[in-house]
Amino acid sequence: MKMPYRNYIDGEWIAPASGDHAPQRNPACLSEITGDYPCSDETDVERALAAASAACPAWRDMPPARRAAILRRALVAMGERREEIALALTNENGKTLDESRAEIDAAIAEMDFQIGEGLRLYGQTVPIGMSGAMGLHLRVPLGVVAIISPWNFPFNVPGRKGTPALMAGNTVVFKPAQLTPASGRLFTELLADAGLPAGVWNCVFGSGSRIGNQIVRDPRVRAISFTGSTEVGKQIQREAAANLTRTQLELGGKNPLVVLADANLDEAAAAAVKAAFACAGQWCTSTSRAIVEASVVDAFTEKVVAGARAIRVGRGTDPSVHMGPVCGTAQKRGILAHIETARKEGARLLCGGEALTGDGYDDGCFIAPTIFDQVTPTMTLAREEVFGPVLAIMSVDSFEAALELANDVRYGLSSAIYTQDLSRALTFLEHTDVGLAHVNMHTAHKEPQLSFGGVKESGAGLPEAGQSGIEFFTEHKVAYIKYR
Ligand code: TAP
Repeated sequence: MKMPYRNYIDGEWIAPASGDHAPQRNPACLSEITGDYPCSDETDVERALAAASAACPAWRDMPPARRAAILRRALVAMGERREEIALALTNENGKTLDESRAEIDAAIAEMDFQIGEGLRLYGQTVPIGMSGAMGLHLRVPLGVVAIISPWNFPFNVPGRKGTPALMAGNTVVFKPAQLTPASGRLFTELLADAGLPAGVWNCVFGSGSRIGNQIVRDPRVRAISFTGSTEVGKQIQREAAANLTRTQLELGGKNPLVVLADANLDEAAAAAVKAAFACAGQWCTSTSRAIVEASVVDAFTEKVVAGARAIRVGRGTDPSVHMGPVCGTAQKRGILAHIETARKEGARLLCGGEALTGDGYDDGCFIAPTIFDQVTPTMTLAREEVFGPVLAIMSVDSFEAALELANDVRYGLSSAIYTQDLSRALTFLEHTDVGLAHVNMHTAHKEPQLSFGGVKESGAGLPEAGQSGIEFFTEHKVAYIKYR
């Protein structure tokens, strides 16, 4: 029997105080246990917070170039261990090996950019109203920060959040999602092996409602960077308010792809298929609504349904497979319930709509790529996040109606428009209520140089990545100096 995995606290891999562990199951084959992970409790969190607090003074004093050298060693090792990490990620999350490799490559690119940002933590000198004096604007670390990550990008998210946190001189308590602990463990191992001093990065496995909540409530935690559901994000915001702890919340979405009559329909349909079904629809920026001008809706729908039918679903380690399982039984149940509701509310099912059964499927969480049309604005499918391989096609009479419908949800993460009309494209960019908008690109396209986050109920606080990534993890201090 394999030894259970341990928490990483104060530079040591240690067993949880309770001695309890929970199995992680492969969503492609639930009888396969990938490892047993700690069920941590209050004692473990307290140890992690104490270690992070104790490590703060030395880490904030370390010159950024030395911090960068440690993180760059981790990046090199990440590249060298890419295949091993990809396999672990596929086995715990379900995504295909190519999708796992892409996640690791994205993590490397984002971390590389954020290491550079950490070397450019510029302040300002400001003339003031006295002679022989000046004002200074300094940027300083916050202290101990918390990172709470989801299961859909379990390797990239700690990299995207953790690199700016560390480069800015903060120490970290990190809680990975229970569904995907291996990615968090491997990420932590890379940092430890790269020579990060003890206590600077602490990884505690366990339940969000138990230890996540304790981390959020602790007054030593000066910032919380969270990615996950809108409901938990709201709860964290409420808890954090008690200590005036700053939050960065990256939450759910109901992302629209608008297709106008003049669009290149082949490209628009390919974008819909890619962004609706990649990672089994479990990107936060997945396309979940295609809002299409009526004159081209039939042609567009035909192409998208053909694309969805061509998707081969199976175990992510099989190179011929395009789409893996969804991440766990609770997700599977939730997605099937959404499909049932859509049917009951009168949407028309065009393909999929069921769990896959039979050889290779029975023990896993496989759902067929699913498309509904005749979806109306009040249906649940038009309004609520499914977070699975389900696309709703909605028909509209005009560009103005498409824009209004695109904005008519509580979410505001990502959107896209396909059109050749510059005026409409720019009008869309101006009025779409999202954090990330695209023209003639799918809803999930992103790059490390630009920030990443949502508006409305899709996010709050400064966005991640880009230049705001490190801004979130620093405090501004001003100083006045009289030197003559
Ligand atoms: P959640 O259930 O919200 O879980 C996210 C993380 O929060 C997990 O580590 C979870 O722990 C923890 N957690 C749960 N309750 C908590 C509490 N009361 N206090 C502190 N932590 C708590 O979301 P999920 O199902 O993992 O992720 C899917 C959601 O993430 C989707 O809505 C998706 O749209 C969103 N998402 C958004 C983005 C961006 S950038 N906007 C990116 C990726 C995903 P356990 O689950 O381990 O108990």
